[in-house]
Amino acid sequence: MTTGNQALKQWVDDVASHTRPERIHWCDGSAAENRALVSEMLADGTLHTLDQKRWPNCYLHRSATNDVARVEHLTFICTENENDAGPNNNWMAPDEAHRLVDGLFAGCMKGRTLYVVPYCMGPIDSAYSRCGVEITDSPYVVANMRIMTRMGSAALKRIERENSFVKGLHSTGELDPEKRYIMHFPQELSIKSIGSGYGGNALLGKKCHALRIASNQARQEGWLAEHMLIVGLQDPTGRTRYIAAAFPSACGKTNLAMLVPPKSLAEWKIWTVGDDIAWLHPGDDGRLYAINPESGFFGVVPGTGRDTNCNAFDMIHHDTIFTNVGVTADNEPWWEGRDESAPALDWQGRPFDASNGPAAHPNSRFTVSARQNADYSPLADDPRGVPISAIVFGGRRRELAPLVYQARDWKHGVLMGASVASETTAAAAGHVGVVRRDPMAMKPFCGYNFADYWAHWLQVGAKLKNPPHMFHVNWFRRDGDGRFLWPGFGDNLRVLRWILDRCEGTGEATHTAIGDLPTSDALNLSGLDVSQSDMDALLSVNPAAWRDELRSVGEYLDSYGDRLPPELRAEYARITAELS
Ligand code: GTP
Ligand code: SPV
Ligand code: MN
Repeated sequence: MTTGNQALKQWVDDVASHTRPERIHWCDGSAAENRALVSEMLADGTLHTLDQKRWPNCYLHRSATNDVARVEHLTFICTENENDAGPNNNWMAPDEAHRLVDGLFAGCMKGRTLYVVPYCMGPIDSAYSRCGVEITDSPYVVANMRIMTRMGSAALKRIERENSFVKGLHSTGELDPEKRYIMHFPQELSIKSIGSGYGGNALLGKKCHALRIASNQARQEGWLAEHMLIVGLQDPTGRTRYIAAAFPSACGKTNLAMLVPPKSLAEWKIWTVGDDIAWLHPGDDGRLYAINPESGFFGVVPGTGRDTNCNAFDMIHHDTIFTNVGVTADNEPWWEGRDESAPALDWQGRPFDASNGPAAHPNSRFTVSARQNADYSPLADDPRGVPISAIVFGGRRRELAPLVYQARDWKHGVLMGASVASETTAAAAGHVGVVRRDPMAMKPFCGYNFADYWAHWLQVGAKLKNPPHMFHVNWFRRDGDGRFLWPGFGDNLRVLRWILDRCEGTGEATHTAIGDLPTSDALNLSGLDVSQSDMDALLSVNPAAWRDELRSVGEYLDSYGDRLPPELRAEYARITAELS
């Protein structure tokens, strides 16, 4: 297989003559191709087989021990003007970045296969979808891209028809952190990534294309590319409304997107549209419509249990690639939170020893087709997307942020999103548990200056006759002993229900300076074992602590200087005044 598209053919030829692969393979995305790839990976140790009786078509991949998460310090936005990347990004001049990585790519595929991976982000027949081609020398990346994107012949046809695609060049290189870079060239619609085989560093359709490059395209074209789940909530009358929610990495998107209702809300039904990325477009009716550009889930494994999320738990029992989990004596995958059996080997393949840390790496992941989710929305493939009633921002904060509060309008919502702070997680290399600003959960993913991004959000909102209502949630409040105050998971539906009520103008609320909170009896808490004092803590605003928080938000916004949209500054002034 090859292509009649001259630009694509030329690019593949150029890359091949620079990287010197032994062979070139054009991926068609077929089951036969995947079977052949899996056998090769089993033969060379890239994949390990798991008990095929109980875990059919499930495999384990162990990545290099120094290559287990995204690397934000090695991720760059390469624009001519440094200010266009903004203080939120690492920046390098395009010429310098090309020179640096091209040196590392020279001859890097010697003795290896170069795979050409055409893919489509979004339903193949949607006007909102965008295509890309990833060149990679990693068969593990190919197998993951086949699950996570619409990969293969149909995507290639669309690319040939449109004659436009994002170019993503990837090599695992030497897996040396000193020679690892994830470079983005928004003006050229291209990505170059070398030195990592892991997740967001290597599956270029995901964070690199669908967020960092796409956020630039979205800004030019009047839409939004966001780190958001999309979920449909069907109430007992049979009516389904859709919510999009932005939480930072490893802060609960996958779990909320496939939530299992608690017994007292058993007449509700949840439909997953997406668990990580949303592309949002203003529709002709003045509403905002969302598509999920992905077709699979690359989800956090630890914590996935029968009790917390039986939906996800069942979904990953067949046709799943596990990365960096432990293994039981019976050759089953094992992770903290699986609640049955015990680990024999840890994620590095060593005999399990609790003094070495957890058996599964905290950022161990499953890769699984979205179709394996029993609650996958029939509208997930709809080229028009789904209309969004509410946008929810959230963070992981042991203190301060209440369980839920509502913004009074879009402008306030944009400030609420811009002010999100969250404890860092194992999804990125570096310290875990440190609170940092993560506006709209996009700190690692916005491909341009946040000040311009907030201005763009304000512009999109101004165009919407029926904008989504906006909220902030926090499932992660703790007491002094580190115990979570809120049960989370399925019980989060109790909060979503109030959110939907508020979208209809019902649902009781108390006004505070930071936004509207549910009154103590507005949340359905039947069958829930949470003490009154915990509920009081979850639904209160401490003015002194919030004055400190707003001071810190103010300093953060000031770091964007004159580029900060005046409307955001005005909104900030309004809230600060009300709080003082
Ligand atoms: P990325 O894929 O990194 O973008 O993460 P995500 O936002 O999809 O996070 P995910 O749903 O995978 O959750 C991450 C971790 O948080 C897992 O260990 C979950 O078990 C845990 N978690 C999710 N929801 C809740 C919740 O409501 N309460 C508590 N306490 N933990 C949760
Ligand atoms: C995240 O870190 O937000 C993820 C995992 O969803 S990765 O694909 O590695 O970015
Ligand atoms: Mn994510």
